[in-house]
Amino acid sequence: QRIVVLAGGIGGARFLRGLKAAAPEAEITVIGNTGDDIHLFGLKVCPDLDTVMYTLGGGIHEEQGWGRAGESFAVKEELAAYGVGPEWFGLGDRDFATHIVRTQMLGAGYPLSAVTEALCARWRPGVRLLPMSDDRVETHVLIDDPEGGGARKAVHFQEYWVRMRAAVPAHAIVPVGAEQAKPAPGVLEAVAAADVVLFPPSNPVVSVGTILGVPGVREAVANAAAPVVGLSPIVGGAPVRGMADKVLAAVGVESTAAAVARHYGAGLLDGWLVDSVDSEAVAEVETAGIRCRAVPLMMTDVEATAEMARQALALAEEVR
Ligand code: GDP
Ligand code: FO1
Ligand code: CA
Repeated sequence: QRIVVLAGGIGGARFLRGLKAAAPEAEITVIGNTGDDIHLFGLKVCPDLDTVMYTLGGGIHEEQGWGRAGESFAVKEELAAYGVGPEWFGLGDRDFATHIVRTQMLGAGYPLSAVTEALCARWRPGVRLLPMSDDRVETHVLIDDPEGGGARKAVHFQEYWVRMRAAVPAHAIVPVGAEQAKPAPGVLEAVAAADVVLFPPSNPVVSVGTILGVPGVREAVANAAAPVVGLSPIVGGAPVRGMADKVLAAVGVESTAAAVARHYGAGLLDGWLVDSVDSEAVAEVETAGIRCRAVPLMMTDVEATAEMARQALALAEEVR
């Protein structure tokens, strides 16, 4: 069975761990979001790719959900002593090594997809991890200019998310470079050859939305022979974790499981899972032409997450 998953960081990575347990024989291709990527400390940072790689490869800081377990911050402190920041982005010593390898390989001319494959040769995540594109795409967020004057200003997604903690209103989400980007080698082929396409409970705007925004990807998913099934990251009217409600508001979507399904739309989704607490959303989603079931969607441990994956695969069979 060939399963393709469009994944962001923590939500995507944790779901994938359950999917691997639920479908150990499946050939899983992950199309990873690279819109979060940023150049910092002279290095290319790919948070969502690394979160998937470390989570599935056993190197993740479990409680935090990103970065390495057993991390220290000597390099960052030394850089700070030179006045080199940003101080708000915590790149740890172990993580620095990953970034040095990545940046070195990119500098030597390897595309990000080849670099990701090389990094995964160490971590063995048990899935094929493809960046959505080898081209640079960086999500920016339009906010009110802190200088005032009623002007607006675009800041990098990491600055909005990590430095500002999404605490200021977002007026628009702009994936800079997306229009010119091409899907990475293998991305469209994987979608076309898939038996099932899954949207994990990742951020619908800045994770799955950014991947779908690479020219050709949305069309490939919409036209895929395989059923497309998603799982809601919104439970009981709020994100389970993080600030997805802020970026949903920026694109005019309510933070409910049903509104997210309608945002993807029946042109894309064949099936949608909402959490048991949102069972009243089922009728609304089905009215929109998307088959819907209410099941437990809290990824408390690998077994609970594996059961979510089984439910998603069962729904895919139902709509096939
Ligand atoms: P990020 O890139 O690290 O932000 O991670 P993703 O985009 O892959 O996923 C983020 C989303 O995961 C958030 O909007 C959360 O609401 C969602 N999420 C995290 N844990 C859970 C969970 O246990 N259940 C569900 N349904 N969603 C979750
Ligand atoms: N998130 C934070 O909230 N603070 C950090 O200092 C931070 C550092 C960091 C370093 C490497 C990495 O791969 C991820 C990191 N993240 C950090 C997570 C992160 O960038 C965001 O949560 C995601 O981009 C949103 O998906
Ligand atoms: Ca992300």
